[in-house]
Amino acid sequence: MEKNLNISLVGVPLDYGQSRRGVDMGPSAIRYAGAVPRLEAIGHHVTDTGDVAVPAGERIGQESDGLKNLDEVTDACTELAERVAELTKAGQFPLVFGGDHSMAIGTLAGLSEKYNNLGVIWYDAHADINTEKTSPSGNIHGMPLAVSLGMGHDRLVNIYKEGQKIKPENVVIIGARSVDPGERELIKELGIKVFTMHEIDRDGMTSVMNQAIDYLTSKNIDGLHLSLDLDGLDPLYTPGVGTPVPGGISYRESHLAMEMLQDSGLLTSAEFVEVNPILDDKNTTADVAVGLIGSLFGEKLL
Ligand code: 5AB
Ligand code: MN
Ligand code: MN
Ligand code: MN
Repeated sequence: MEKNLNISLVGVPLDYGQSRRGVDMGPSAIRYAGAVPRLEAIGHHVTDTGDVAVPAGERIGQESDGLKNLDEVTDACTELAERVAELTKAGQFPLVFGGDHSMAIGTLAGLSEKYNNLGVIWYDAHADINTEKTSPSGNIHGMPLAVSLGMGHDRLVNIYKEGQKIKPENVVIIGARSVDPGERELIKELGIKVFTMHEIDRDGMTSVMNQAIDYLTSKNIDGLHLSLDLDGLDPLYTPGVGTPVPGGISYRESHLAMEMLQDSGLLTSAEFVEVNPILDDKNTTADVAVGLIGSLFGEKLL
């Protein structure tokens, strides 16, 4: 990563990909926690490009083909993809704030405009690799990885441009501890690299991040995207998430992971998702997100 980046923020106040209200306020919460001054203090140039349009008001929760709120998620992801594609073309570093994780369908679609061999780190308690056939909930925030790999509903898979946006061998999942049966099968079938909590406990975060970075480097990736779901951390540290799972990654391990990504110099885009200030204790989860953003973008302790 260059020292002084031109970072463009995009907010995605999307909550249609899951069933709990309030995650639409995530982008505001992260801004309020001081993301922009934090990045500027490191020396980066930051432009806040504002939010993607998401319809407000009570949701109808319409279900089509086993998917909830398919229209709303498709529309928001389409606009997000267009905006991310523009930003990367203009040489900006896209930093996207969510919003529920279904938005990653849009982020990755937009990034596919520039990157043909993008590496993806999926930092999450979940694998988010359900399709409408395997999903236990019909919530699209459990499906973005599958969709980006070309699997799932046509309307989602063909957002921005047709078909698959990333390759299974370029994906690394870190922090998984709640994986559905259908997801497990797909992970095995596609041979996706996963560091579950077991590997993090056993080998330590230093080893896991070194392995992840070496693995992705060996794939000759032309860019690296971090998709960080705040529920990857233990809910002790990030209580403001819609689907908390105990036994997660610690605060310090997460900072270390961000610092090692910074040191790798590989990162070309990032998103921080699933911050729900309504479920939070004060604005703790957004505060943690901004701290992690500091480490990811080169803040030093001394
Ligand atoms: B998140 C679950 N696998 O599909 C499903 O927060 C949870 O973006 C998905 O990681 C959690 O509904 C999605 C049970
Ligand atoms: Mn998750
Ligand atoms: Mn997720
Ligand atoms: Mn969640």
